[in-house]
Amino acid sequence: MTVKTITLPDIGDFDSVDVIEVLVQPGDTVDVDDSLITLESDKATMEVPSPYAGTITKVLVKEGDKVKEGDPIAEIEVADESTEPAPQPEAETPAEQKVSAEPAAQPEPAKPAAAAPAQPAAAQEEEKPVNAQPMGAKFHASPAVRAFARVLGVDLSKVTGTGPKGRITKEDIQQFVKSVMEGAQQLTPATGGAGIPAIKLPDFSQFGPVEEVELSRIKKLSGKHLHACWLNVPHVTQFDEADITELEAFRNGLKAQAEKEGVKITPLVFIMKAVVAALKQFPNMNASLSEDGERLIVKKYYNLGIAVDTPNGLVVPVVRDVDQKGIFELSRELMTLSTKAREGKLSPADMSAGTFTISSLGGIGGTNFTPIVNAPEVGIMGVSKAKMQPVWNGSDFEPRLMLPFSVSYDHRVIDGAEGVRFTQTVARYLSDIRQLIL
Ligand code: CAO
Repeated sequence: MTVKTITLPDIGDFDSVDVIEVLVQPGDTVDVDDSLITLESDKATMEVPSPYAGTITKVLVKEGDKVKEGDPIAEIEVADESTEPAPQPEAETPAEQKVSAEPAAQPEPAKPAAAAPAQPAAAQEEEKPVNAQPMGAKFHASPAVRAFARVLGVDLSKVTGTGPKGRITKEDIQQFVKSVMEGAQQLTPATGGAGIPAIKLPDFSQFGPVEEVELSRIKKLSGKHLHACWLNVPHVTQFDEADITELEAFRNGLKAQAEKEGVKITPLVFIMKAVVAALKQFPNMNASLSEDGERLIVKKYYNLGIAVDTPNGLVVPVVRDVDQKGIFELSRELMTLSTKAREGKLSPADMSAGTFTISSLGGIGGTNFTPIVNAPEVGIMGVSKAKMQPVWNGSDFEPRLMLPFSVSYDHRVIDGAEGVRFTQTVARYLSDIRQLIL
């Protein structure tokens, strides 16, 4: 075992340069060409590699020291006595350089092919200008720090250097990685579905008595679906109203016949017929957007989902082929489906294949509301309570039965103009149901 002193090789036209990083400590085992220290001139940073393989016994410089050619850097216990610094190569190719000027953001330079002593770099700067990292480069870091950053996949341009002249140190990279990890951890528990910040609940019992009640199975299921629809569909809700004075007169005229038939006719069945007539004119409303959002699947059948309020929550049975059914048949089917719904007897088939949905709260009240699109459908109509209104006919106010309604739609599929044309068309059919048979 021989202890050798490693001295600083010729570093070119510099009287002295700063030691900005000491990369080894006593006890470290190094191979030939492993970097020992990093130097920084006012032009470039460069690493000084070990000319021997062995164990570092002493480090003779520290950060901030100024060194020049011939200064001792470290002492090393050379493992193989026969190991001697190889003669200096001709230094014709960049790969043969031993003291390398630091590349700005280059891939790691090729390692020297064989054990070789430190070799002046500055003298060769002109031959390999790409290896120089000028001051004022976007970021400033030693080769060892760059290598460290590469291993961790850290983009140095995102790291703030705290070293002299804004140099990025190993600690800066560690700090950067730490802060990214902490940020990621904070994000995870603080968000609910779809990356939305979760809502934290206080302990309500501190304010007064509380009771915790399990949601019904239907509410749990429909809640998830509604949330997905709300988040996935860019909604627009168009409000409108229809004059249903004549429709109501016609409906009242049907009451006796309906009683005989054993059905109850409400405005909803007329609304269903008017909607289907409008859907035929606006096929985009009777469609679904493809999963990649690039195509529209237009349906040539007209199945209306009807939202039904049940003691256990909202369900949406589907009345199929509404275009092919008359008012009495639709009324009967609606009664059957809503009874099944309230008794919890709907089958999955009863609730599938809808192409557009109607949510009617008109029997209860309200002036307007914004229904949530029942995706993958693109439109839903919300019906509120009709009421007598004074309507200006051009010369007088007339009492008219006005039905307020809204249509929410997926704005990726339906433009605003198309949306309001659709509601106007529905309103027109409801105002003059004779047009439905044209
Ligand atoms: N304006 C004024 N009156 C209306 C009306 C309207 N828009 N719609 C219905 N009515 C009247 C009906 O004519 C009936 O009156 P009469 O008994 O005097 O004829 C009364 O209100 C009750 O009607 P209804 O609600 O029983 O029947 P419907 O056909 O209108 O609706 C159904 C059937 C199943 C849709 C309904 O019972 C229901 O469940 N609605 C709630 C839907 C819902 O919860 N939507 C919200 C979804 S989002 O949470």
